[in-house]
Order: sequence, then C-alpha cells, then structure tokens
Amino acid sequence: MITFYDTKGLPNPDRIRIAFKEKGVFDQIKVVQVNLWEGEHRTEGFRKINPNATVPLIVLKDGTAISESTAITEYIDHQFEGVNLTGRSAEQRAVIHMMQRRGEQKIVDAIGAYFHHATIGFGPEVEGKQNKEWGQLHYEKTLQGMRYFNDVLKSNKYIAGDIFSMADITVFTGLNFSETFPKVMIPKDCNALLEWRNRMFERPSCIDSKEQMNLV
Ligand SMILES: N[C@@H](CCC(=O)N[C@@H](CS)C(=O)NCC(=O)O)C(=O)O
Repeated sequence: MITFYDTKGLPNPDRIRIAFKEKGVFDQIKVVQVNLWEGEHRTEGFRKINPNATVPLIVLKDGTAISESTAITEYIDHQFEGVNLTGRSAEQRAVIHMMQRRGEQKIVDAIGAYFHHATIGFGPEVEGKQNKEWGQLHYEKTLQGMRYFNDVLKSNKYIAGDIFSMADITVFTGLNFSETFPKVMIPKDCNALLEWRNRMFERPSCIDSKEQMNLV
C-alpha cells in the first residue's frame, strides 16, 4: 500500500490528493496527516524519509520515498489508469509541464512567500526569520499571477489548452490556499479565471475543496 503524508488544505499536498482522486484510487491509499503548525515535518523521523522536510511525500510498498509534487504526480499518472494528467504526445507533455511550472511560480510559490513572510504563517516557532518586504512583493506577484491565468483562460478551456491536466490542479490548489489562509482573493473582474474555478469545483476530485475552504 502507498502511504501519503498529507496536510489537508495546503496546496502541494492538495495536488496529490486530487491526483489520486482523479485516478479513482484515493481509498486504496494510507493517508497520514502531518501537522506543520506543530512542526511535525521538522522532526528527525520525518527528515529521514524526506530530508527537505516538506509535504507531500509518498512512500511506496518497497519503502521508496518520493517528494516533490510534480514527481509524485508523474508517478501516479503512470502507475494508475484513468484521466491522463501529464500529457501523452511530446508537445502536450511539454506544454503541460511548462504551464504547471508557471502555476507553481506565479500562484503556489508566490502566495507561499507572502504567507510565510508577510503573515503569521505557521507561527513564530516554525517560521523563524521573516522578511516582510519580500513577502509583500509576493502579494503583488500573486495578483499578477491571477491576472495572467485569467488572460490564459480567455482563450483556453483549461490552463494548458483544451484538456484538463496537472496544470489545472496546481493553479486550483494554489488559489484555494490563497483565498483560505492568507485571504488573498481572486479579483472580481477575473471572470475567465472564476468561471474556470467553478468548473473545477464541480469535478468529483475537487468537490471537498469547497468544504475545506468553508464555502459550503
Ligand atoms: N517543491 C515542493 C514544495 C513542497 C512544500 O513546500 N510544501 C509545503 C506545504 S504546501 C511545506 O511542506 N512547507 C513546510 C515548511 O514551509 O516548513 C513540492 O513540489 O512538493
């Protein structure tokens, strides 16, 4: 059985939960919640399986530990049948990887920097040194990222083109985190982004995201 080290509500672990659900295998996975607010990811035991001290992490039946959300998504996509998440043709794969990386840079990492540096983040015990100016800069970057993806979605049905992919999952989880924790909201005039997000909420894999965000 695969063990998934998760922290519900945070964007990178949420990416993995959604990927498992897209494949219809989430109920076959053992899920272990890691409390980042309590610093559980910084313990010696956890660092032994993930020296980067981050979630998500999966551990396979033979003990192989895989961190990094994109690497984990690649594993899930190749290991299980179902919706394709990382592309089939050379061109599709390249575009999906490019757009998902933009999703990380412009939304997930940008809002993460704002959260860790310009807000209380995980609290003083876990955060250590903060740089408010750096954090604030990333508030602006997050809003620019939202506007960038709004423009993309004016002509694309999904983030990487006509088909749903891991790029959608990355942007979706980053936006959900942004609106739930540091409360940086999608600007009301980003109609294409909001319409796409509503479509994402309807996917069976994303339905409990609304509950997680206290929207229902
Ligand atoms: N590049 C990693 C990033 C993982 C990451 O930063 N995860 C966050 C939660 S979303 C975390 O564990 N943060 C712990 C910390 O900041 O101390 C990935 O793609 O999975």
